Amino acid sequence: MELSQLLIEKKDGIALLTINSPKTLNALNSKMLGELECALYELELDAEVKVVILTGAGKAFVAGADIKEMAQMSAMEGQQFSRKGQRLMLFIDQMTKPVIAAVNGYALGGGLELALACDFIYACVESKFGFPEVTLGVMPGFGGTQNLARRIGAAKANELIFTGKMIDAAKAEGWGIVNELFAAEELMDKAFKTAMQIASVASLAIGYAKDAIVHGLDMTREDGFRYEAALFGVLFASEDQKEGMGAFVEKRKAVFKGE
Ligand code: DAK
Repeated sequence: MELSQLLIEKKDGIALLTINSPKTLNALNSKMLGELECALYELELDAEVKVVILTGAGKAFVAGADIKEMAQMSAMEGQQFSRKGQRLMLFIDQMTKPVIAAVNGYALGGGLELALACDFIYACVESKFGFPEVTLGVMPGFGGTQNLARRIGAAKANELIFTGKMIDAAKAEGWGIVNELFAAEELMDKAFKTAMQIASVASLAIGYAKDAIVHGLDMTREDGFRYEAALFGVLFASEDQKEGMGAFVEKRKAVFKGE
């Protein structure tokens, strides 16, 4: 698939995926949703890539789903659009590789849903967050009600979703939407630094830990513990476990192969 609305750069095990439609503030149209799914699928299969950073070109991360495209949709097209978006958000959960959202500006509606689908969010101090869907006669439909309430609790999620208002980056950090804020010129450096740290350790263990966290959230605590123990046990069949623990005992730096 030709990627006309995305840029992909790979360096040192990190893939930078930039949504590149700045004239429309990177609003998510159907083609872009398809391109994102396709690009992430390829990055998941790419053994050289350990971590993905997702960002937007220009002054927005993503200013929402494309309202102009949605305004013309039939019910069937709306359903297909919804399925495409939800598949994308769920695929990020299923990826073994961490996906960091580097929010460089507006993250609204479907854009905030995309950021929330990522494993964590770094943002610049000028960024803005919100769910304006109710001002358009709809509600979040790409997993936003579920992911936001899980991340920050129902009360704060209710306030953001029911009012449709935007909040600034400081409030988003205080509410726990964003892990950390940075000056705009520092955001990508900081995201890369964290990505490099993640890329330097055992990728297999990270993939299993992500699996336990994502799927454990939908389980009872006891089932989650059981699932965690099963995955923990499987890691003892890996070369990386032997290498990691062996290197500690031998007082040398571990070299992980992801096997
Ligand atoms: N869709 C389409 N175009 C958009 C857009 C969007 N979401 N956001 C911005 N643009 C376009 C503008 O129309 C404008 O295009 P031109 O007029 O130049 O052709 C260009 O980007 C620049 O925007 P502005 O001129 O408005 O820029 P400002 O700096 O003045 O304002 C803004 C920035 C972010 C405050 C403003 O653009 C704005 O309010 N944008 C809309 C934000 C919004 O309401 N986002 C939520 C969209 S609704 C579903 C699943 C998911 C969803 C729905 C259904 N199903 C399950 C079916 C999700 C819904 C949403 O995300």
